[in-house]
Amino acid sequence: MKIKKFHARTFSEVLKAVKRELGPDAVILSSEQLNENMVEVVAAVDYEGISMSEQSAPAERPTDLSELKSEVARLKEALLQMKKSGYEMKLPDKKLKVLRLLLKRSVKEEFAMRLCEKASDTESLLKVLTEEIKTMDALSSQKAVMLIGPTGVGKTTTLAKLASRAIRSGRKVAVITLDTYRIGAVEQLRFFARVLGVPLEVVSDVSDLKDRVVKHMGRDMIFIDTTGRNPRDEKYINEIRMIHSLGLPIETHLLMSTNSDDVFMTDAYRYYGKLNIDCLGFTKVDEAVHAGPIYNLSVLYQKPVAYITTGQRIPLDIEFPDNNALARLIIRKGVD
Ligand SMILES: Nc1nc2c(ncn2[C@@H]2O[C@H](COP(=O)(O)OP(=O)(O)OP(=O)(O)O)[C@@H](O)[C@H]2O)c(=O)[nH]1
Ligand SMILES: [Mg+2]
Repeated sequence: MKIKKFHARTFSEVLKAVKRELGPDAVILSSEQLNENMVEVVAAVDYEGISMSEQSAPAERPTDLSELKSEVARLKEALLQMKKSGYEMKLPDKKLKVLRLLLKRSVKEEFAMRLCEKASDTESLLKVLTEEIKTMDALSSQKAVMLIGPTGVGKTTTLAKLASRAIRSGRKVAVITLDTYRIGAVEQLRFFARVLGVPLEVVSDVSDLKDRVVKHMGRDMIFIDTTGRNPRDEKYINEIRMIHSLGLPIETHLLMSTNSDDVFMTDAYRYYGKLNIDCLGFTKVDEAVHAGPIYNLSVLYQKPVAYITTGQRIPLDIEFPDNNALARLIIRKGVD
């Protein structure tokens, strides 16, 4: 284990230095505000890669490795707890309330700690969050909107909501689906397209997409649905990249289900983060216990939130909150 002391002007600066030097797995052992301009943090990181003894018998090695792994996991957990309680002890009461509220709302610990530097109490937290969180004013500045995201998040349903609202506001719409992968996917969209009275193009090969988009350039908006896939699927990520390389006027919306596991969402960022995402949409807010993940992902992706969806009804269950409304949702949604 490597342990090191860091100094900087603010907690966020010092946390950045810790990450830069010790990597994302570093844990904070203690933190202290030394004076107005100086923060001290002691951080540690586990050994990277544990080398097995060359002498040990092959049969013993897996046993050794799994024991070591669980020992490291236990140590990590203990250090995390120390880090949290160390930080909490140093906070004044009002800030401690802010920290606890954010953690209760599923805001990631490091983000919550950073917010605590800016917000002196729960009242000022709303202002800080409102300033930080970005939303989109207009729905789309591009001709086409493409929805991407993990399996079952609500891409097709959201597409139907967006298309329906565009039609209601007097726009001429076309729908294209690239989802010929899942059984029943085309039928699902064919049904929506029939109800909405808009043309539907089914594209089974990405190389045909350009022609289909060009065909409908005369329309005001083109909505493109995609297959839901595991973000770890490299072929899928490359396919989306290929679409981006076609040079079409497409705005890409990444949809995430607000009730997904935070570990999954953060892991998915490693893959979706490589793509040209223009904005985020959060689905199933009605089913989620907390809205903290909306903040976590908007910080991770550094992209504005375009909309949230709040149920299965088309086109009713979609909202376009401004930053203040979103900040209120993040602070208030949950059980106390
Ligand atoms: N509660 C709730 N359910 C939703 C919401 N949006 C979509 N759903 C439901 O989620 C399920 C999956 O929705 P789809 O639109 O088919 O999801 P998808 O991302 O297109 O799925 P794949 O194409 O298979 O990846 C359906 O039962 C939808 O009615 C929402 O905001 N709230
Ligand atoms: Mg779908």
